[in-house]
Amino acid sequence: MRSGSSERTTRETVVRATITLNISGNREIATGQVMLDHLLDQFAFHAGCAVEVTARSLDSIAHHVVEDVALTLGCALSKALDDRCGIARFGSATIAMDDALARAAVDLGGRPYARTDFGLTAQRVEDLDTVMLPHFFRSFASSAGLTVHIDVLHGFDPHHCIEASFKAFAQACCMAWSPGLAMSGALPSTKGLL
Ligand SMILES: [Mn+2]
Repeated sequence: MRSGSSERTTRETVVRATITLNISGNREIATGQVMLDHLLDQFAFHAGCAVEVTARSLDSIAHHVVEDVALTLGCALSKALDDRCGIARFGSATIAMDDALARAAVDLGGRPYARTDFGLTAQRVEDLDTVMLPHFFRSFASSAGLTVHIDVLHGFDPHHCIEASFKAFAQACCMAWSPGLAMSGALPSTKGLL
C-alpha cells in the first residue's frame, strides 16, 4: 500500500499530513480554513485516497497556511509514491459541475511545474483568496514532484470553477498513480530515472 506522512513546523505554521493511495478511507481535514478544508475533502474523495491534514497557524496569516498545507501534503504524496515504479505516471480528467467545466492533466514523473488558469474575476470565495489557488498548486507540485496543467474552460460561478478544478485534479492524480497497464511494475520512463 502506498502511504506517506510529512510534518512541517515553522514560526508560521504547524502542519501534519498523511496520504494513503487507492483506498477509500478516512478524510480528516482541519486546516482552520473552511474553503480549503472543503477543497481538500473533494480532492481526497475523488482521488480515492485517505487523507489526514491538520494545520495550526502561529501567526494568523491565512496565506502561510495554504502554502504550508500544499507543501506538506505534496511531500507526503511524494513519500507515498516512493520509487514511482509501476504507476501509470500520466493522468487527465475533464469534470463538469453545473456551469463549470474544468480540465486537469498530471505527470507524476518528478518534474515540478504548475500552470493554472481558473478564469476567475472573483478575488475571494468563501474564506479563500483566489490568488492563493495558483500558489497552492505551485507549492504542491514542487514538493510532490509533479507537473499539473489546470484550465477552467467554461463557468461563471467561482465556487463551481474552483471545485471542478480540484475534482479534475483529483481524478487525474488517481489515474496517474494507479497501476499502469503498460508498466508491469517498471519505472515509467525510457530514461531509466525519474
Ligand atoms: Mn462546494
